[in-house]
Amino acid sequence: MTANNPWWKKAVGYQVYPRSFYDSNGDGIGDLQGIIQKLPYIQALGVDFIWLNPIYTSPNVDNGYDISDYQGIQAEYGTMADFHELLAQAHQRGLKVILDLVVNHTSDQHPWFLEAKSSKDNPYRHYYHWQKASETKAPNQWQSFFGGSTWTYDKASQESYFHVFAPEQPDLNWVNEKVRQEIYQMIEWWLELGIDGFRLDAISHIQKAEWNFQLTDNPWAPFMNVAGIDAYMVELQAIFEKHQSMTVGEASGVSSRKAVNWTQDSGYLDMIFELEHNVREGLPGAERINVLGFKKVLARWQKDLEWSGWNALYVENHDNPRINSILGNETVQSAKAIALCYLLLKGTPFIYQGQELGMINFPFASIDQVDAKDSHNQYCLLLDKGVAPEKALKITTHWTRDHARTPMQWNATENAGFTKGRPWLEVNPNYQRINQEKEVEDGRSILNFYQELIAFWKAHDTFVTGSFDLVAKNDPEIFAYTRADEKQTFLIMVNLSDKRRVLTMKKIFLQQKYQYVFGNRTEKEITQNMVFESFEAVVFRRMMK
Ligand code: TEU
Ligand code: CA
Repeated sequence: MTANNPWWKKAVGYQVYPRSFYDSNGDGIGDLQGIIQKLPYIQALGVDFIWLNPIYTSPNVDNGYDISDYQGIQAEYGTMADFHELLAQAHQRGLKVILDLVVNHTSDQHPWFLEAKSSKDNPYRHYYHWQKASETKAPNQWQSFFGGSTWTYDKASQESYFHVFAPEQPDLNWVNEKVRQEIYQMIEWWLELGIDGFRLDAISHIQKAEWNFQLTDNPWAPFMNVAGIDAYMVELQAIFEKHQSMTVGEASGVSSRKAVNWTQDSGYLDMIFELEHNVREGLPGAERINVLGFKKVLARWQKDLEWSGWNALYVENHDNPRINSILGNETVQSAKAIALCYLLLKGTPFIYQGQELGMINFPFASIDQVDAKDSHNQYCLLLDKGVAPEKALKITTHWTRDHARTPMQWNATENAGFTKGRPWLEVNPNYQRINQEKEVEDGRSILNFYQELIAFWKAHDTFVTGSFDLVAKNDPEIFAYTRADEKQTFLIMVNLSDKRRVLTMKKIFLQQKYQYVFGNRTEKEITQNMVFESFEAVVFRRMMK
C-alpha cells in the first residue's frame, strides 16, 4: 500500500445486509453470529472487505437507518462482544470491515431528539432543524425522499422539525458545531475500536439550502450537495486520514465532475457511489434499465474520474431491485454478462449479497409481503389518487427495495436455510433452483463465475490503473470498452440484450492481434461483423511487449 496505490484500489467489497444474511438463533432475523458463521464463504469468493449495513440500536422504522444509539448494537443482531468477535475473525481471514455511517439524521427515539423535542429551550433543541409552523402550514414546500413534506409539526411547541426521509428520521443540524463534535467523537470511537472504514449514508444531504429556497424542477435540490457542505467534508476527511480508514460515500447529487473534488488523492473521501446509472424505461410497473442510458452514465463517470478520483462500482444494493431482473433476463447467462460488464470497469467493485448467486426479484402478490416504508407510502398515495389496488401493487412493488432484502438463499431446505424460524421477510419461492449450496457444486454456476472473474481481475493491474475507453459508443445494446496500460490492452464486449446482435468492428481491431481470454460462453475471434448471442460477454487481450 502506497499513497498512490492504497489497498482499496485493488480490492473487491462484499455488502452484507445483516437482517437478511444468516440467522443463527432461529428468530427469523439475520445476526452477527450468522455473519461470523458465513465468513469462510465470503472469504472463498475472493473479496477483500465487507460493508455491513447498519447494526446499531434502532427502532427499525427504516431497517436500522434510524439510529437511537450510535454506540450500541441492535439487540436482534447480538452484542458488542459479538461485534468484536466478528471483527477479529474477519481480520484473521484477511477481510477488512467497514460500517455504515448514518449521520444525516438520527432516529426520533435518539436521546438527543427526545431532549430536543421536550422544550424549545432545551440545550439539544438546535441539534435538529426547527422552524415556526402551524398545523396547516409547513415552513416551506419541500418534499421528502420518502413522500410527503419534509416537515413534521410538533403541537406542543408550534414548530416543525425537518427530515429528508421519514418523520421518524429527523435531520441533524450540521451547522451546529456541537453536533459535529459529537459525531466526530463517535466516528473516532469506532475507528479506534479497529474497524477499517465507513460507507457514508446520504452524506450529500447534510447541508440544506436557506429555508426560503424556491423549488424549481428538482424537488430535492435544496438538500443535494448544497454550498457549504465542503467545510464539513474537510473536517470529516481529517478524521479519516488520521486513522487511514477507507471511505465510500453515498453522494447523490454530486455530479461526475464534482466527484473529482470529492475523491481525488486530496479529496474528502476515497470513492463515491454514483446514483445515476439506473436509467429507467417503460411504464411504471414494468420498467427496465435502458442499456444505452446505463452505459452512457457509467462511461461518463469512468471518463471524468479516469486519472483523478475514484469510482465505487456496483449494480445492486439494498435499495434497488435485483439487477438480473431489471437489466438481465433472469438467466445464468445474463447474470454473468452483467457481472463481467461492470466488474472490469475502473474502480472498486462491490458485490451485494445474493448477486453472486444470481438472485432475482420477488413475485409480490400482496402489499402485506412488503416491508419497505417508502413502498407502503407510495402504495397509499396511489390508492388515494384512485388507482386500483392491483395496479397500485404492481407499480409499487416493481421497483421496491424489498427485492434485494429477501433472505439470502443458502440451500434447498425450508426457508432456503436462512433461518430455522419464520423469516422476517418472505424467502423467494425460487430457492430450490437458486441457492448457494447448489452453485458451489456446479462448475458453471454464477457463483463460480464470480470467483473466476474476481481472480482474473486481480491477476491484471491493468484493470486497476489502466485507461478506459468506450467502443461502439452509440450501440444501444452492446456495452464494449477497452482497459489499457503500457503493457496490454483488454477489449471487453458484452451484449446486454436477449437478442442476437451483430457488431461491425473498426479496422484497427482487425489489424491488431487480440486473443480471447475470458467470457461467459465459448471462445471466439474478432471479425469484421461479430455476432453476439443473447447476453454473451467476452474479454480479448492484446500484448504490447
Ligand atoms: O439511501 C439514501 C438515498 O437513497 C438517498 O440519499 C438518495 O439520494 C435519494 O433517494 C435520491 O435518489 C440511504 C440508504 O441506502 C437507505 O437504505 C436509507 O433508507 C436512507 O439512506 C436513509 O438513511
Ligand atoms: Ca437471529
